[in-house]
Amino acid sequence: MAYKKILTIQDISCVGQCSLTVALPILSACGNETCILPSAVLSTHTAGFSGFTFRDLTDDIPLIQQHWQKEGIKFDCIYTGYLGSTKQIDYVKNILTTMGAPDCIKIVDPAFADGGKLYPIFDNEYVQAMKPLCGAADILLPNISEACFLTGIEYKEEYDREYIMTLLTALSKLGCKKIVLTGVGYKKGYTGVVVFEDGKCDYYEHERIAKGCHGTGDVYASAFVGALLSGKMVFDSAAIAADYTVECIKVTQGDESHWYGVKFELALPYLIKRLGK
Ligand code: PXL
Repeated sequence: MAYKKILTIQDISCVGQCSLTVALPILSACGNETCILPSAVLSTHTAGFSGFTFRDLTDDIPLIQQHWQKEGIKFDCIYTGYLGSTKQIDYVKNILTTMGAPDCIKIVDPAFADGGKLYPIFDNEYVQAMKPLCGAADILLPNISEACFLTGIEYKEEYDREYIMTLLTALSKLGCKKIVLTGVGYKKGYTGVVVFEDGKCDYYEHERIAKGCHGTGDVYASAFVGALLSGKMVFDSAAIAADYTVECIKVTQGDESHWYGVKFELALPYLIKRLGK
């Protein structure tokens, strides 16, 4: 059975069910060795909590990398998410391009915007700096907001297939080989993901649960990476991750006190079953 060594680079939000507290359990549950590189440590995520602490770990990154290099450590997959600073992006790009084992799969989730807006700590300088990292990815995992910021194309809440194709074509010019664009819905009550490869699109549509939930981007990306490293094809991984994310939202719905994330742990058995494990 495939047993892959994954490195995921994103923040630790101690409370809030996003980034590493989501990626580590999901990737491990999918049957992979999961190594982590925290980009920053926050007391909570930044979407809805106020007064959070933020410890930037930028200066530790090259030291950690140097130690791994001395030990001869390499990874079968490197998956990056929410990063802690603009300066850090260069370090992370260096890790992405030099720390992979042969056939390493490089996956980048830009993780800096949603609903047409940048997350609180980010600015245009960060977006510009993310472009080369996104370009170095084998698979880029943006939502529509991130795709718009990365390409300079106007953000729209309603759109058609032509708009999505324009976005994907512009994004691919950054250099990434494949793109999985999330949150693409063409009709009421439905949303989906578009898988873009060699100028062609494949669309997986599924039910849309009205309420937007925090952390679902990270749940989606982690499940996608977990499925892919379990040997599923890109399109099947994109579809399984979408269905798992819907399950996570369903098990969370109705609990108003759980506004900050989804109860992804409760749906892990569903994900494992879909992977045939
Ligand atoms: O889910 C993305 C994310 C990750 N990490 C932190 C965040 C967010 C979204 O707001 O604030 C710290």
